[in-house]
Amino acid sequence: MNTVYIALGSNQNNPVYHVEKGIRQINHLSQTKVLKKSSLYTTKPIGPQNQPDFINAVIKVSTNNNPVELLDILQEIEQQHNRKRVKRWGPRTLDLDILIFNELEINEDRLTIPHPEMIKRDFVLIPLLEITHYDFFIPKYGKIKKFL
Ligand code: ROI
Repeated sequence: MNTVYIALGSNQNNPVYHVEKGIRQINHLSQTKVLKKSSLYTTKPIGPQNQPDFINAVIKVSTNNNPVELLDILQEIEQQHNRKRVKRWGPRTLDLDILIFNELEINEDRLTIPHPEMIKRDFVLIPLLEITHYDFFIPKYGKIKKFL
């Protein structure tokens, strides 16, 4: 069993619906179960400001999938939400990012784990803190409290 943290974000067409539905879809996967779920946070867009506020959350899951399998599955779920990769950093119906996968450090074309942006983003750190604790150790980077 692998322990994984996943960030969810949406800012289009009823974002609360997309985030809640995404969490349910992940929980219904045969090899993956949701162990913890943060609150849903309304956040101001980072990057281009001329887009709606986001709904963000973080979940903790256990999975028997490996990182690339999980990435494929999460991208499939994003597609089911009609995600169109039109604009980098533009609005999205559902964004699913693998933040942490066990203690692994992965640097591949499709996958960088831990997620390199996570330590800079309050919309990730605050929900992650909610379901962990101040001494929670982010592989490669160190304790979460350093970044808050
Ligand atoms: N800003 C916020 N607040 N939440 C996000 O999930 C988010 N995702 C993004 C960019 C456009 C960088 N900004 C964001 O991809």
